[in-house]
Amino acid sequence: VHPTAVRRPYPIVVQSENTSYSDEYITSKFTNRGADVVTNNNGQFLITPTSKPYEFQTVRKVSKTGLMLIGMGGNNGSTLCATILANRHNISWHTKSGVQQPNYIGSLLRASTVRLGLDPAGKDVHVPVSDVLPMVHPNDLVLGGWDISGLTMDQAMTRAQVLDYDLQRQVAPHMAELGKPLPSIYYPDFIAANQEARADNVIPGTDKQVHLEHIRADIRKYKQENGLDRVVVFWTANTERYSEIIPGVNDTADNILAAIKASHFEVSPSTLFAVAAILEGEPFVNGAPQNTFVPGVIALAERHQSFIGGDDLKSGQTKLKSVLAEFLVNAGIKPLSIASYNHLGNNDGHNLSAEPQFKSKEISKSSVVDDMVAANALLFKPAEAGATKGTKAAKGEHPDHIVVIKYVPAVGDSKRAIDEYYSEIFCGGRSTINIFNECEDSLLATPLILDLTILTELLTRVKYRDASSSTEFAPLYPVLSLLSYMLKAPLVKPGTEVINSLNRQRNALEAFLKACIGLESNNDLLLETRIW
Ligand code: NAI
Ligand code: DG6
Repeated sequence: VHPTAVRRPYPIVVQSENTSYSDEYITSKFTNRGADVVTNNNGQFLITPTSKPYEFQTVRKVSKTGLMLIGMGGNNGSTLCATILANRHNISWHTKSGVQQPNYIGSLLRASTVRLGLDPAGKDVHVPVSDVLPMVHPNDLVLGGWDISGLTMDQAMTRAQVLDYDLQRQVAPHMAELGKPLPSIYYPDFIAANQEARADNVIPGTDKQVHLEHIRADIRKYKQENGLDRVVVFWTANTERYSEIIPGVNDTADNILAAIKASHFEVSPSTLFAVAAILEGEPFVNGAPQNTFVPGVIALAERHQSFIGGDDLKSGQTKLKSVLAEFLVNAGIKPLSIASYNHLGNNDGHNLSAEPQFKSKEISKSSVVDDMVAANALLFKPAEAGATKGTKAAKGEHPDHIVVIKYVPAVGDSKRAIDEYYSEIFCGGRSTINIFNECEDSLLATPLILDLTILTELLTRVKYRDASSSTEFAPLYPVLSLLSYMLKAPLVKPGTEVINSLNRQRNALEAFLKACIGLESNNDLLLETRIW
């Protein structure tokens, strides 16, 4: 068994007054430290360090978790099911370069590590991230879901043309046992017209309230039939066009529910699925870029304290961009333009070849450098208060940034991504960095779907309280921004800042997991190595 797929008993004991263990919970004390900054009339920053004590309580028993994929029969959906089954049944297969074992490479949780501290010899000790708190093992996820295409899962895997033939051949009988995805909601206006031929497995009718009830019943039935504690509902279906935000229709919780009752045109299938999950009290994650989470859906999630996360898996080009742009800006180098092209030949690429669906993807791929640019006023002139709306001065300085996606059927799932970073360096010099990346898109996306699902389940088991008062433990805020590392356009609590930097996203996640066991976050100061 590959090390990333190894099942380990929970291996961590923190010996500290900040951490306590019972059969049911891990409870930790944590001080949230920060600083409040105000600027006085002389332009000086007046900084007040802050600290606030909290307690975290994590249920130790992992939930028996179902993963219901919307778009189960697509490239991501079928690849995810087949690779979990390959891991679960320990199927190895022959490739032209030898025997390949299944693994979970690409999963932050299962294939990357965190530093715990130093051993007696002064050496760093690392453990897999999945060891920090009890988490669901991916092999244990109960797989199911919906697709507008009625191919059985073994046929869907064949259609996807992602996995090696010898793996497909061996895993096919297990995939066949998953049968055919449940029929789904199909509103042709939301995805590209070129998808119509695929839609042979749809819930009949046009009444959106009936569709909502249908999906809710599917979730309940699935949960009950499989004896599940938790179902994560995950959109990995085609990218939809953006829904228009219409006051009185999708702007509040009550309005979105009324709009569904009235079968309003602007309620998309993905929004219906999100509402169904919220009303069932099950988490919903959006792996695609469209604005499923219209304001009314976020308000509904708040009302029901039901967890949501999104948007759009950050798998390749954008992930690298959220590292490289930050590297340049933090190195004091000024990116003048970022030009990103990609071409791919899978069904996702086909759907994105239609303008409204491309638009959704363009938006999520384009926002990724905004916070890094905004953090460095030495390089990028900030927006001028009072400047005429729509002018450069009002928007603030920003690198030119373009995103192009082309559908090239011949390359199939093997996406090509080409990026040029053109920057200003010392005293008027110029630097051009070119990147060419080629890889199977679905093999990048699948581990992210696993990480998002497993983290989401974990976050439903964590509660917190303000330790300075005697309040009860409460669940986290419903928008799970801790999932940001895996997402191109992270959904955050309204009114709070979006963090795109991959490093900051990972640090936040690591700090949170450690806080839940009473450990301080990474301290790269390593003072002991710098003093006598
Ligand atoms: P795909 O086109 O192979 O699969 C999508 C599946 O969704 C299809 O089987 C289709 O029949 C189904 N579908 C469409 N509308 C549906 C509905 N209303 N209900 C149920 N099923 C429906 O696409 P792929 O490659 O699996 O990607 C899935 C999504 O993930 C796309 O939106 C894509 O943009 C997004 N994504 C993919 C990434 C990757 O690296 N592969 C990364 C980031 C996002
Ligand atoms: C082409 O851009 C197709 C898309 O679905 C991407 O493959 C996907 O959004 C991943 O994007 P990125 O930028 O993270 O590689």
